Amino acid sequence: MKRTYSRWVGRAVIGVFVWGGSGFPERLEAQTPRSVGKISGRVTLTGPIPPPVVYTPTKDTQTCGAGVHTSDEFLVSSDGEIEHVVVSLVGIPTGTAQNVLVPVTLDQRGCRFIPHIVLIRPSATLEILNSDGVLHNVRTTGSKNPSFNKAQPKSVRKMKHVFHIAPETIRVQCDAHSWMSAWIVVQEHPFYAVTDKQGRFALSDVPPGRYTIRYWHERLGERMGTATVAANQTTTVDVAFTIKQEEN
Ligand SMILES: [Cu+2]
Repeated sequence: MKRTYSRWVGRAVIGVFVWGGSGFPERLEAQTPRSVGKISGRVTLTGPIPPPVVYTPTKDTQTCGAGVHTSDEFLVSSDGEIEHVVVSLVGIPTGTAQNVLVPVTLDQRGCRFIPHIVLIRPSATLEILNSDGVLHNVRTTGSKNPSFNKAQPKSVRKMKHVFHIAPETIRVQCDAHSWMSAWIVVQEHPFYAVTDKQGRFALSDVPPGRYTIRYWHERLGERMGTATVAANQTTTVDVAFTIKQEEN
């Protein structure tokens, strides 16, 4: 497997806003749907846009595909829009938001993890699928939630796992196909999202208040922002990451 990384990658210059308070209402459960608002926005990259991260499968090519593939690890459009940024409200009191435990799926298809970033709540069931006719194995690297390493031959179409501790961002890899990677973001409330190909995100049903927002990308790192939400209104926030080209 050949893998090419931009020399720029990982040279993130992250600005951090200083902010002074959580702003979360004490009784979110008292909010009615009428009194909530929405936060939407777009996450972009300023400065030069790096070339994509690519990989070339060297085994199971009938399933994984031959030739050069673009990794999901660092996708930036020609307009600088960043996909796969996790956008989260920070500091919301545990147990105060609605906590519907919907099963979440992580598929292995074409020797890629789909989706690349899984959002899941503690105690919700993660269903791990193998849609390929080849052996995969799912290995997580966490610090709060116990790591696991499960082989998944083609005969095992579905495995299940539950994470109990939040918040945590957990890396997922497959040792059979070293280019396969994903992230599982465990969070105790529903106010988080992943940016799409246009760098866009939306957080719905947010009670009015002033919030800290965390933006996280696996290669660009973290930055913080704020937003003030009013009832029945959409607050727009646009955020930019910057990477600095490596000298020489
Ligand atoms: Cu695999």
